[in-house]
Amino acid sequence: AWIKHTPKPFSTPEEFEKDAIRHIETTLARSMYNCDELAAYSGTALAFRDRLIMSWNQTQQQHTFADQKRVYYLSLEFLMGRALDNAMLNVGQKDVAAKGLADLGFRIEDIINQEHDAALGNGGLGRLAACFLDSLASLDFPAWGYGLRYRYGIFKQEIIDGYQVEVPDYWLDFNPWEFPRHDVAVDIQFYGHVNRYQNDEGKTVSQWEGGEIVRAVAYDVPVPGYGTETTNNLRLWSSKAASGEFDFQKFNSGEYESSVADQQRAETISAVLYPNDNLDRGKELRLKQQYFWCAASLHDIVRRFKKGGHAWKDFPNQVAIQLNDTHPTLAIPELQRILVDVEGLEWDEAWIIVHKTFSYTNHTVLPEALEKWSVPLMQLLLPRHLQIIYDINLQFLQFVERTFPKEREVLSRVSIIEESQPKMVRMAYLAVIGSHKVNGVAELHSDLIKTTIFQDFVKIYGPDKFTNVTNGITPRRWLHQANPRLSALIASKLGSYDFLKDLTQLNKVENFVQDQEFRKEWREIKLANKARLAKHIKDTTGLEVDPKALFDIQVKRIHEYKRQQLNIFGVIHRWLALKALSPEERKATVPRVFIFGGKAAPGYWMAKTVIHLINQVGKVINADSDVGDLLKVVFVEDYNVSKAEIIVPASDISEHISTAGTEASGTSNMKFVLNGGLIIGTCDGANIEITREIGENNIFLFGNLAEDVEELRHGHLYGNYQLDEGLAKVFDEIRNGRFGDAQAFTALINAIVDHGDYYLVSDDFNSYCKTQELIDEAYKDQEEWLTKSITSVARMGFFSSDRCIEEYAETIWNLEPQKPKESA
Ligand code: 26Q
Repeated sequence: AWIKHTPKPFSTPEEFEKDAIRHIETTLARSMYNCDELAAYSGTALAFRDRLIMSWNQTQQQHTFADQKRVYYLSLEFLMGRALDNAMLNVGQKDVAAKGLADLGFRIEDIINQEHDAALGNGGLGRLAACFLDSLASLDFPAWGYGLRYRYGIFKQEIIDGYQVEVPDYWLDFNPWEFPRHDVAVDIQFYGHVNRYQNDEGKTVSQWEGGEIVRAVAYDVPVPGYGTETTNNLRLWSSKAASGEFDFQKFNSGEYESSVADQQRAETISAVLYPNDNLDRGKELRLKQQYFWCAASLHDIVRRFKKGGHAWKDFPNQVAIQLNDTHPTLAIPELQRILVDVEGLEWDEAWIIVHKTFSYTNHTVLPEALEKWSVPLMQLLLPRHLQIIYDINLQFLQFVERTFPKEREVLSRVSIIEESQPKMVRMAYLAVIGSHKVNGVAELHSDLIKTTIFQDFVKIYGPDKFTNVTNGITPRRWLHQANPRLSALIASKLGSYDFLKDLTQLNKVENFVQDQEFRKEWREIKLANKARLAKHIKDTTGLEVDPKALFDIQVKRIHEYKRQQLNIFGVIHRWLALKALSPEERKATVPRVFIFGGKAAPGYWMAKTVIHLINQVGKVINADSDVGDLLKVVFVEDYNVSKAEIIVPASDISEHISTAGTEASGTSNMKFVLNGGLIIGTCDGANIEITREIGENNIFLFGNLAEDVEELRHGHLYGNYQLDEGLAKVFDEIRNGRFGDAQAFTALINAIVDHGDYYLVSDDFNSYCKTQELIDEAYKDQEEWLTKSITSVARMGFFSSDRCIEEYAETIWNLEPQKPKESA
């Protein structure tokens, strides 16, 4: 499927082959006589890369020439996954490459599989950033991403004896998708002190001096849009020693070792992604990463702005900066510092510019995930920024005092500085104060932040500063790439692939819900996707699962609030129930395969215990001849983006079962439904909006509501606590040692029975199990199930990240697209 107006990169498979072979023989200096799959991948990637470079250069030239506003998306995580498949599809030439590769004796799937995932993220937040880049380019918005070029992405997970083992993810060996820009380097300062003096005009100015310098080097990654010439840029910073005379002296004076040590210390900054998801456990190095990246990015943005020759007051008309969570909040005091200390603007005029430039997206209300940095650490590392933060705070608190003179207690509540021991800088408050808009990522979440963590700020600024932009996903990767057959079936009915650029067109699929041929193909595609996952499971674990069984999937980071423990307790409950049935009765039950996947933060003991329990339960149940094929439990090792592309299209049911009010949005819920899977979920995050769109009959909701959570928690601690009966039986089995050493799991049980069951596992257990029984019944009516599947997909148009980006552009960034001009 080629898209109009864009010149075809390769007019024939032979043309592609010629280019790929040339790269293999010259760029890689390899002979075609020993061309293995890795070499074929490299040649293919390089051939496509050449074409991307052309549109990338052209796009950047046109955007610079147009001199319009750009958006900069600052994110410490970009969970991009693989690039080749995406590049081939976005330029519309995967079929040409497939033919060319076949001529050379390769299967394109095998070649695609050679690529290492770009895994520069933990989970939802990082993948959202990647979907946003895809939409920004596909919609022709002038946009850059700024991030860090980690040498090690999220660790690779191995499961050994049922335990998670972390292995480093070194991924840069051969990465054809990045371009080092050694000429784009910024020296970044740390530590030192602040000097205040009077300048020639008698004005008191501050100067940050001394300390150490680390160099930031830019690496650029092209981001092609789908069916457009627009190719945007993702700029990732890598740290290295600033080769000043200092080092040179050391080197010459025989201090070779210490000069090498300096170099390694500098390179440490961009060495590794912090593997915490929804947990604030950063040390000095994390703060260094944040400042290093913010300072390099802002320097770059300001330099580009100055080349345009505009007045400073035009800065917010040329530049919008989106903060992906609080991780880049230091960009706020950094821009203020540049404007006041370096460019000589007055504080107040600088602050107006800063405040109009930034906007902030919140992704969590979990208290343990809200970022705070100690004042002493900030004083040491960033002395000038700490002063600026204090000044911002002073001005803000004076404003609050003027507005609410009678409410003194509010001042300590909203202060950026928490008066604890040691004092802490509350990054979310700084982000709110320094931004013109703050958004949550789903309706419920956006309401919750207004009534909980930012309640006082709503009173201070009024409600208009706070808004909602419900998350979305790119249909290119999460439908077309992950599920090409379903995408093709839809296109055959709708007459084109236009729905990939306007997902609301999916609603026309509903016209075919009674089309028998269409239904048959839909069913076959789901079965084939399940067979593909079954093969992956067989290849990686040795376990055989029947593709005809109901596939029940929960894949996401392991976290207590996401409640994988609820799921596995439910599995044990089901197993006990099955064993209690007569062989006759068992025949009437629907076979089910429970599939889990996800990483635990290496220091998160409880999450690791959950992984261990899942594996132990799997070991016992999968070997139980009483239940045989009626129940299987699988843990898929090393869940990542490329595995998601296999897993998501293969689900009948997926689980999105967080305690109500804890999951800000969730985005995999959208991916699963878009691929024809149904979901079991709580009234949380985007589940609520998915229900509104697809209809209550097409989703299995259960459990307590967010509004009741607080009271229930209170009751656990101060009322008489009653453990759910079914859950009590499950705990008995675990305590009896059915799943190995019972002691290994006491913490998991105690969190519920002794420590207040903060995540309401027991409160929701009965409702969860009952709903799972409803699912068993529903699955028996395959025709009705199929109708639900098709209807749901047809109603998912809202959840495209294109819709989401258009909302940001219109309501937050005030940004217009730049349609690419016809190339000559
Ligand atoms: C903070 C400080 C120090 C070290 C690490 C961190 C850190 C890192 C990653 C804190 C949070 C994260 C990631 C959060 C995240 O992925 N949130 C998810 O964002 C998705 C996109 O909006 C939502 O769909 C999910 O609901 C939300 O959990």
